[in-house]
Order: sequence, then structure tokens, then C-alpha cells
Amino acid sequence: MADIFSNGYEEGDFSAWTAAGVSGVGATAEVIAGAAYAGSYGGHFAVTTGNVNSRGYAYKTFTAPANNFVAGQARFKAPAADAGAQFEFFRLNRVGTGQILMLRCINGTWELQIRNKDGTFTSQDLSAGLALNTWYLIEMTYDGSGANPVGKCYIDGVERASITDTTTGTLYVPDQVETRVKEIASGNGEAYYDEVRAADAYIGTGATEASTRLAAASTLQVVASQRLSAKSQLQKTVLDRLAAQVRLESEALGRLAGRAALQAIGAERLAGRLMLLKVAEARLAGGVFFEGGGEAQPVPSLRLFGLRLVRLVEVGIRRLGERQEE
Ligand SMILES: [Ca+2]
Repeated sequence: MADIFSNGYEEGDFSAWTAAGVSGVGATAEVIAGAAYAGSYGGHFAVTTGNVNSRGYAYKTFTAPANNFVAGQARFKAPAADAGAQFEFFRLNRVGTGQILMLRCINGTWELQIRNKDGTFTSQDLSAGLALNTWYLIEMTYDGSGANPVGKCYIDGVERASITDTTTGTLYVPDQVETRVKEIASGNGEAYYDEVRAADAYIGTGATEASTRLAAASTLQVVASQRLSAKSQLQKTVLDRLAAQVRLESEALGRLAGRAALQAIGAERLAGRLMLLKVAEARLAGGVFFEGGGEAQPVPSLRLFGLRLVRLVEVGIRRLGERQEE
């Protein structure tokens, strides 16, 4: 399925259309915000009562598809003013010939009308009517690929009418889509249109090309953001590894510091032992101990030994003296 034409009146005017305007008396054709189904604008068409054959319209002409299949689709809303009116609405036309398929309303009955190859017209009521003041997705398809052309009307993706043209004559494949209101007999006729499309196959309720593009763009953004997320995950992993490495190095440093502290204690013990060895050496060498290059000092224990010895000698002398006096 390929779109031939797609327009939601978002230009704010009919500049995307081949032609637009009014014919007769009491007719309106305008692009207004109040007619928007989507976006900011929609097409609004109206004819006041009593102006038979007056119309407001906008049509887009294109090259008829080579497969002889044309679909026309639009968001469509008929306001309460249409009750009891007889009006023409959505159409697929053949330039130079006129209407090929048309949605119209006769006193509240909605019908599809087809132009047969022999130039006669056949109508068929839709199997379900359209409520007023309600947006519908309307679609008409003309399939001229077989011996007998078939015209169909779908409402919200459900087939509501199907007419097969069994006449003989000239095949006219539509090459124009038209949003319009034309008074057939009486009443106030009015319609809102938006998101009008023409395609070379049944369009259905799927997304418009524009929304498909938006969806594709958003998918790309999702992919991009997933890649960013994956990249940031990798960066996080690298950062985690760096943090783990720093932690390991910090622990190793702590162990080194502990070892250094132990070595310091060991060095102190060694120094103390060395001191004891020096004292012992000094005792052996004659009772003096040199510390830090200072004066020779008697080793305290030797001095005490000496003092005791002196005292013993004194005591011995005194006892000898006392014995001689006896
Ligand atoms: Ca719109």
C-alpha cells in the first residue's frame, strides 16, 4: 500500500489541495481549528438549507494508480445540523467524468453510491448508520482491477457496503479525492474532515504514513537511547573495575603500612637488645659503659657490687678491730 495523497489541513489553509472553495449560495469551505481531529486544523464544509446544489469543497487530483485500485479515507464528523438533511459528502471522482464513489446521507440514512461503467448509478445503504457529532474513520475503495469493478465503504475498518458494477462500458478509475458538502434537497448540511488520504490499496485503521514515520523515528530514538544506556553500563562497569582496583591497592598499602609498623617495632626491639648487649659487653670489659659518646659511667650493677664489697671490707675491718681489743 502506498499513499498517493495525505493531508490533515495542518497548513492552516487549502494550499495542499488542487482546488477548494464554494459554489452557489450559503456555502462554506474553510480550514479551522474547530474541525481538527488531530493536530491543529481540520476542514469544515457547510451549506445552509434551501440552497439546492450549493456546495463547499476541497479536492486533490492525482494520477490514477496503474493497478486500477483507489482508496480514499478521512476522519469524518457530521454535526447535529445534518439531521433530516439530504447531502453529499466524501467522494472519489474521475476528472472529466465526475463522481465514481460517494458517501451521502438521505434523511438520516447513510449510503454508498457508485457510478457504473455504463454511466448509471447504484446506491446501497450502509449496514450501520453514522451517529451525528461523532468522529468516524470513513474509507471508500474502488477496485477496477477485475472485469466487474467493486466499490466498498468501510467505517472504522468494518465493511459497511459493497457494490459490484456488472454493466459494460468504460472503466473510469478515480483520480481525485474530494471532501465536500453539497445540498441534494433540503436541510442544513455540515461536515468536518481531517487526515484525508488516498492510496493504491485498502488503507484500513493502521497508522498514517506520517505517524508511521514518527513511530520509526521514535524506534530509532529508543535504539539510540538503548545504545547510550549500554555504553553508560559499560562505563559503569569500567568505573566499578577501577574502584575495585583502587580498593585492592588501598588494602595493599594498608598491609605495607602494617608491615612497616611491625618492622619499626622489630627495629626498636633490636635497638633494645643491642643496648643490652652493649651493657653486657661493658660489664665484661671492666664495669664501664659508654653511651652516646658521653663520659665513661660505671655500670650501675657493678657500682652496687663495688659498694657492697667496700661495705663488707669495712665490716670485716671493724670486726678485726673489735677482736684485737678483746
Ligand atoms: Ca488536522
